[in-house]
Amino acid sequence: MTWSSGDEMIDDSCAHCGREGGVEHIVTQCDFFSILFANTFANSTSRTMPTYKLIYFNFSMLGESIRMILSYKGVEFEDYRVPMSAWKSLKKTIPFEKLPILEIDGKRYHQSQAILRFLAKDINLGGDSAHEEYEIDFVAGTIQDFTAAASFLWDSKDPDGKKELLEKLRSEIIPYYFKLWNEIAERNGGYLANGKLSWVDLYFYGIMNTFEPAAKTDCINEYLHLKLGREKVFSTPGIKEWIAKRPKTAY
Ligand SMILES: N[C@@H](CCC(=O)N[C@@H](CS)C(=O)NCC(=O)O)C(=O)O
Repeated sequence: MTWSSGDEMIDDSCAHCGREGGVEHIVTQCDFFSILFANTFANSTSRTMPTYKLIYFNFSMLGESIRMILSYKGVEFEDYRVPMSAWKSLKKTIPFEKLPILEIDGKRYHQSQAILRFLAKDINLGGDSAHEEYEIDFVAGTIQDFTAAASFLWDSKDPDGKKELLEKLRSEIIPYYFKLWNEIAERNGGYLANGKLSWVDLYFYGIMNTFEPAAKTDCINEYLHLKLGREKVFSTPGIKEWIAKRPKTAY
């Protein structure tokens, strides 16, 4: 409708849908604006609340540290555990053919250490300086070396060869690595770097959750500062709640 104010002719019909009613119409009735506001609201909601899906197997190893860090972050996540029967065909569809994968709003993130480093950024679990980041990465590298030395536990199909390797693991490799890690933990108040919790603590205790039962040892209990460190990490808010509710698995 067009109406006059003094000499001026004023048109209050809506430029978007043609209906009349001026500002009041735009706020309460105009389809164009209600769709625009709905989309804006939906986008801002999804921006602040991303959806997380962890794709891994039904054991701890490299997936557990990601479950722990997401729990520490306080975010909901889908803990998708691929059945072994489905893995063979799924594997072929994945670049580099390995898990874990973390999906954030559908985008896929690969490689456990890279994922942890990425998730640690905004929650102070990644080190406050290049030096602190180095301390974390250095310990992560030693854990990776140890894991490679122990990989026959889950890879080897040869029971006799496995027996020999297990003896070497127990008499040489475990004492060597655990003594050094224990000294690091002693210098860092139980943690593995920088005297405070970081993603490498979660990486270590996640892997140990699988390693100890696989090697039939509870060696962490024999190293006081690692034992203390595990107690500290597992009683951290978020992680403690996750451990209490996580599915019970053998490894
Ligand atoms: N460097 C990779 C290693 C990943 C990896 O070895 N994943 C194993 C499970 S712990 C896997 O996917 N194994 C199945 C296969 O290789 O078929 C990472 O840290 O994410």
